[in-house]
Amino acid sequence: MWGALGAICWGSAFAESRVHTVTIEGMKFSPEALEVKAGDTVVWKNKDIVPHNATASDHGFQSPTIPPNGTWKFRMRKKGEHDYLCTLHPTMKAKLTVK
Ligand SMILES: [Cu+2]
Repeated sequence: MWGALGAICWGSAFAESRVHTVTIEGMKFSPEALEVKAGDTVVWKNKDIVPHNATASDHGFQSPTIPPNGTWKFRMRKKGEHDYLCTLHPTMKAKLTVK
């Protein structure tokens, strides 16, 4: 359903899927809470000097290790509130809401 709809809407100024950026800096995800629409892409950018990852506790998404200066992007399809963290530094927590 979303795949077909995405193909039809691709390039449309009205229903274009968006790209959102989460910056990882100072051992924090920024913004800590982000709301996107299903079909949008989220890009995590690691500006720290240590590796990080983004792991959803509901397994909605799981990044590989993102090295310093590295990025990882993922197209969000599963609606809901996804709490996620960096398993390398479990105090790093954030939330992604897909509507
Ligand atoms: Cu980390």
